[in-house]
Amino acid sequence: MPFVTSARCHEHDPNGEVWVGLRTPGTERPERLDAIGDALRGADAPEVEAEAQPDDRALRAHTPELASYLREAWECWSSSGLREDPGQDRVVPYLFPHPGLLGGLPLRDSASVAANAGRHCYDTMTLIGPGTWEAARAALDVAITAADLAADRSGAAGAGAAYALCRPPGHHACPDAFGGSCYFNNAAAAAMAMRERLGGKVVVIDIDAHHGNGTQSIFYGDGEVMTGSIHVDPGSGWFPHYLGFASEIGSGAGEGANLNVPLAPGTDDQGWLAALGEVTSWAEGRGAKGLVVALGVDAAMEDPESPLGVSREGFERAGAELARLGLPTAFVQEGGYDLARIGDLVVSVLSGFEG
Ligand code: SP5
Ligand code: ZN
Repeated sequence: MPFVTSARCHEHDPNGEVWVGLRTPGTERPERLDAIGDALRGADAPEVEAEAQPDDRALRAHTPELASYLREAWECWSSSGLREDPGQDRVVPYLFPHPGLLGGLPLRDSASVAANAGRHCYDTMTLIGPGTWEAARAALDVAITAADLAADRSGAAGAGAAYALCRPPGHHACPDAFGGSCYFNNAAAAAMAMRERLGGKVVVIDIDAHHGNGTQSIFYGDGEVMTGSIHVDPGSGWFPHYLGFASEIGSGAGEGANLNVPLAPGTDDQGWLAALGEVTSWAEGRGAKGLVVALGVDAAMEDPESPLGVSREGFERAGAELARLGLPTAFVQEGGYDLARIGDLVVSVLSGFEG
């Protein structure tokens, strides 16, 4: 299947992440794109350049406030002098105006650039630098182009499929907030594009090792985009900690349209594939016309960011299981941090899918 790229996705370099107050080396690095791209080229997958999308199509999962904050954050930080004094080369939040602080009073903009950095960012690990906006915006173009390709290639000959090679990842990005190395929600943008093109329900299946809390949040009250996620149990102490529990089933028109399958640390191929089977069976017969796969490969046993134990064969079988739905499918890259293996793992999922 074709894979969609944009050179601009390289431009984001978080240059580390602040965890428990310390700057540690980051794992969501530009080299991830080369590792996956090289493997896809080695497998002779055709490469397609992302098509620039208008803002109203690309940014509709998010508030205008989040979009303008991310567009301007680096420029504001640079002109504030914080790079020189105290010498912080990335946007790092300083204070989070959470509901307990405001006590019911309305949120206002702060005159401090450092304080404003906590207005939309919900953790200290998701840093903003000179190319962050360009790459995050380009990642939306890549994901939407893949969704369009998958929808447009579907017809009498069968269901089309395409893969979006994008970063930064997106599934932790919410309507008005970002974190977890994500800024904008690429898979949500793909799902909205697909719903529009196919004129019907779409299902997002998230196989990243972490719960897709942003995607869940965007579609929580929406019965037209169903969301299913298999991930390490947040109740066992894993990111995003506060979301991803089985009791979260959607609300209002979206009630019953969200499915979380949390997994114990150490879960291997057997348990992980059984959970995926639970999600695909749930999706079946619910009238979806299209599928978006939030494709993180950090559930791999060697990955430094998760305690799950999925093998290369497990990923290949996951691809085959997703193909069973027989739907136009856009794969959107999420996490996966073991540079030596992620290329092979992505190729395994896609070749499993293509049978
Ligand atoms: C897209 C994606 O996979 N995001 C994962 C974000 C989860 N990161 C949680 C990191 C928790 C702290 N890790 C300590 C390592 C310090 N470098
Ligand atoms: Zn992840």
